[in-house]
Amino acid sequence: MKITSVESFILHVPVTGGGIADSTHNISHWGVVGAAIQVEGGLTGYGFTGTHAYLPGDQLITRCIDTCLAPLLLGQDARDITRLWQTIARNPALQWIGRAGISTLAHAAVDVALWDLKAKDAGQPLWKLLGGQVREKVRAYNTDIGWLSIADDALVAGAKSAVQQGFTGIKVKVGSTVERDLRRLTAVRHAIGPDITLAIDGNGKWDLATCQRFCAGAQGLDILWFEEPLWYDDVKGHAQLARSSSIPVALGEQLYTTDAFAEFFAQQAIHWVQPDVTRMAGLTEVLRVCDMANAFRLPVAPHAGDMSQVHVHLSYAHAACAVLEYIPWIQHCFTDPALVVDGYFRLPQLPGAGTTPTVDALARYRQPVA
Ligand code: 0YR
Ligand code: MG
Repeated sequence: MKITSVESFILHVPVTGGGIADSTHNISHWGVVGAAIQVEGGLTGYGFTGTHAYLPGDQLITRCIDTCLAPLLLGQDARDITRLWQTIARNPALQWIGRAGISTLAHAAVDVALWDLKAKDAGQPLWKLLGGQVREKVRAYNTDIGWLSIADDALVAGAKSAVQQGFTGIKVKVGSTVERDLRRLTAVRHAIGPDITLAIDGNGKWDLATCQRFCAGAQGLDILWFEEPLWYDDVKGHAQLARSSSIPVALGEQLYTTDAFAEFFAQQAIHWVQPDVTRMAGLTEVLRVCDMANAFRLPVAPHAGDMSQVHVHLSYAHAACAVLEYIPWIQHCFTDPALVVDGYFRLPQLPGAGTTPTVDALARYRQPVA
């Protein structure tokens, strides 16, 4: 499986309702920034990272793929996934300019493309290649009803309608004011009843004192987890919050390395583990985090199911995975989309990682790589 070409691409796909906001971001499009890797014989693997569709930034990632990573891959055997991961992640020149950041996002796209190739070559969906189905169903929780930009009435209506559609879990964004967020969550909990799981996501906005005040007020709401309550890299802050509140702490969507997760594990600063193959250096690195979570007896809830596609395969095949996020913005862009039926992710069917874009998506959403 000799690699004959590596080509980058950028897609900008509109999000729900023309635009959404969480506590820290306000976006209209999702960026699918990726690589198509072809091998002798013509088989092509696809992988991508996710961005907020900031074109100059996206073009730094594609330039990294084309000029830094492609030369390390051309002529190599695509089946040597771990060796190639090491070649890129431990390349002396590359690691000097970024052990995290653009280089990792570019690496994510490439690593996933190699997994896609390996599964296609085997004629199997990735979950099969990862060792097979360890659970019958992967439960989805709906984040798309819970944006901070959604007005109170619409939030409650959306939560109810998600439950009617079969979702057994939802997530609501917080990080405006403690009073407003508690009011919204109380209304939502009342509307959905006690049996639906309710998680919240602060996207790193508040400081420790605000989080503690919020958690004291949220005691009766049966919150499944408080996600990214504090700044993403703040290990000791999350450890303090985890000790001082009974609401479990979730995080990981903004962590780039296994080392970063290891520090949160060691300091008991995390309860729910949320790695992302589009943020870390691909599935190769996320598998290490999932294994580590397993050893610490912590559940994994990978970030954004349909927005990585790969997380659906991972969640079917890895023992540590418990539940998976649903944000349907880009699912229509793939040939084997990560669909949710009656609140559960459909088992992927086609050979590969589910990352092959449709011809239509490539034509409709494509942006210039430079
Ligand atoms: C929008 N999911 C998240 C989106 C979402 C973010 O910035 O990227 O809210 O990915 O936190 O858990
Ligand atoms: Mg989040």
